[in-house]
Amino acid sequence: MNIFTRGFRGRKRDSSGQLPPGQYLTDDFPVLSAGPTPRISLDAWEFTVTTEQGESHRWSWAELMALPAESVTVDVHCVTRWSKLDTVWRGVSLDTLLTDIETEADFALVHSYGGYSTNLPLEDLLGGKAWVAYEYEGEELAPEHGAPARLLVPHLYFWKSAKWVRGIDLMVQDSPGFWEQLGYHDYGDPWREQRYQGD
Ligand SMILES: Nc1nc2c(c(=O)[nH]1)N[C@H]1C(S)=C(S)[C@@H](COP(=O)(O)O)O[C@H]1N2
Ligand SMILES: [Mo]
Repeated sequence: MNIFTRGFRGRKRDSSGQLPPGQYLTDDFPVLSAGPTPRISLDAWEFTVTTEQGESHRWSWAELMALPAESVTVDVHCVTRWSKLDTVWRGVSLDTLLTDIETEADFALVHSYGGYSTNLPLEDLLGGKAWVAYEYEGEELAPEHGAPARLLVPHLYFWKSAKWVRGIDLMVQDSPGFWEQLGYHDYGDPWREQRYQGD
């Protein structure tokens, strides 16, 4: 256990240095995918944000690469109970992507290549809490971990961090994604152990 040497680094971990309730530490990087790994060429890749008014904003891979990137070190927590501390990612903040988009929406439904989806409040994508990530530990993302790019929303259970992300629908009303339709929690805060609906 490295709990005592990792120190206290703000809101990413609670002040006792503990893991969220019911989680154990892993040093592996497990692959959790509900289906096969889709392969998306960078030429064909697009990221699309569609507002509740039906207005679409699109970025090609080159356009994503031209945006300012951030490196972040965060803990991730899977609902199957593994947590991984101090993972290092590089990507574009959702604040950057959404900055010029006019919307009254309160909710987001994130879509992946391959058909996966997940929902969350729009405010959980803003305020330096979420990224479209394309590097992990200094290397481009591996296909099974979401290449070419995945959502990274580390303050919620890791199923919200959609791999192979292709876009986000901004919505006035909440609409459940893939796991949420199957009984997983709408919000999924690991510190409140919101694994399933009703938790
Ligand atoms: N597109 C897509 N994204 C996904 C998933 C998935 O099945 N498909 N699984 C989710 C779950 S349950 C977890 S724990 C993480 C796993 O990411 P990893 O395979 O990189 O560890 O991705 C999330 N994002
Ligand atoms: Mo997961």
